[in-house]
Amino acid sequence: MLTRREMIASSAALYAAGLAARAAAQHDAHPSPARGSDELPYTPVVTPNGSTLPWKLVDGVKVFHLVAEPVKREFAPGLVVNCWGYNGQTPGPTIEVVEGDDVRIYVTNRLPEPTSVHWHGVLLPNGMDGVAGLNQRPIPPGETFQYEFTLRQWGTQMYHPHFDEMTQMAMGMMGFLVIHPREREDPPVDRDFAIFLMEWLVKAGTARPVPAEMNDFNLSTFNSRVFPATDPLVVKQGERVRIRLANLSMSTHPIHLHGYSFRVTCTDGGQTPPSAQLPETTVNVPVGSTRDIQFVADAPGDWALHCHKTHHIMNQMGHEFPNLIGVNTEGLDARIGSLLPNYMTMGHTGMSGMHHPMKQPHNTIAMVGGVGPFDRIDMGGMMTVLKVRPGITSYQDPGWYEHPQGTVADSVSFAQVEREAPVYRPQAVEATPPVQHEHQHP
Ligand SMILES: [Cu+2]
Repeated sequence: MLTRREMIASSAALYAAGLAARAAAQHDAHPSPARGSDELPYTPVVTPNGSTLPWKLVDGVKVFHLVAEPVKREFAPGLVVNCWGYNGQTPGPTIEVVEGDDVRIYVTNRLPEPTSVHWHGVLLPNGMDGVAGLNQRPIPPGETFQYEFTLRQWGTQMYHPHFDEMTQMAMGMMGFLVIHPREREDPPVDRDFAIFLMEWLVKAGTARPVPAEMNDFNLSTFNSRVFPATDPLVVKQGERVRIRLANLSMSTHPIHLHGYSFRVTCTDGGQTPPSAQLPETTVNVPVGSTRDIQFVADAPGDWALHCHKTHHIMNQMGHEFPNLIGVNTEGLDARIGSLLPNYMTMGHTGMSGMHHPMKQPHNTIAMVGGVGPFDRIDMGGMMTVLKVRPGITSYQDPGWYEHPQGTVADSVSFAQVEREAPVYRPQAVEATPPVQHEHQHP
């Protein structure tokens, strides 16, 4: 394997590395399982449902070209959103560089208004920081600006506009800027994922995010996709995994991983000292920051990775309906139906039933309802599945986990339960009658 110094000595080798990065980018969803490659001093980042920006070495400088432009983004089959982004995507393609690199990044503006690019968390000269008005002129529509700097750090950074910030970020303009360390990490990671957290208001039957919304969003996304349309994270059992999380939405997202205890190893401010890497199962990702988590994938299975704000694992959820849990709604549909044709009462036994196939407006998707191996999965939005398998040779979606016999929770006879664990209930508390016998007035 080439050391970085040897690579610098050979621009031909570096150009080959660029081609390898491009090849990796083209196979982003299912890259080859090799730990990096002989040409790259790092394990390439996988951006699920996204891609990596190719580069070219010109006189020792890595040159990239971002194009800010309107993009049509499929959040899920049946839901295409008119966003803004970079190079046809939101989030924009992931930029991967190495500590010490000299980089030049051209930004062409194909938006209907000016823009700029701020390199969030990157230590650079003030005139490259990208705040329109403060550090530079805004980039007018049709023009290309040049950013140039040397990377003096490593970690997970972001890029996003600093002009008409509310509109441009709400429309999807953001991307990862991943800086790998000059020396290979010890221990190195085998699988390296990058997931951008975002939330949107796209009113049912429309296709345009509402930038003026501040609180009440109806779509929460991983890399601008909603479950079940999010690519799974496929990992070979025993591999060391990093997941880079970035957040430029309007609220914090506590991202929870099942099956593992992980460490937060890095933020956009730098590496977390090992003594400060508390074991966690949920990492809160504040707005305007990144968090890297690491763990060794020693437990096989299909493990949920999701935001723990329950409204963020729903799709196109409205929040303006009455609470009907426990209410006897018999006859309600018919009575309201005489006033509102096709009215359907929902949610009186909980809201799991609300995904029932009903007539939906154009360009909308069901609130929840991924198909799982046992039944429907009652989640949408910010959710994906970490699929850990022993001995795989491909990172193609391996399908559902085949559980060893006797390792899946299932029903047992109540007689057995009574023998082993009679029902416990403190005396002061009366048993609650089953909900269907409850009579309340709405
Ligand atoms: Cu969330």
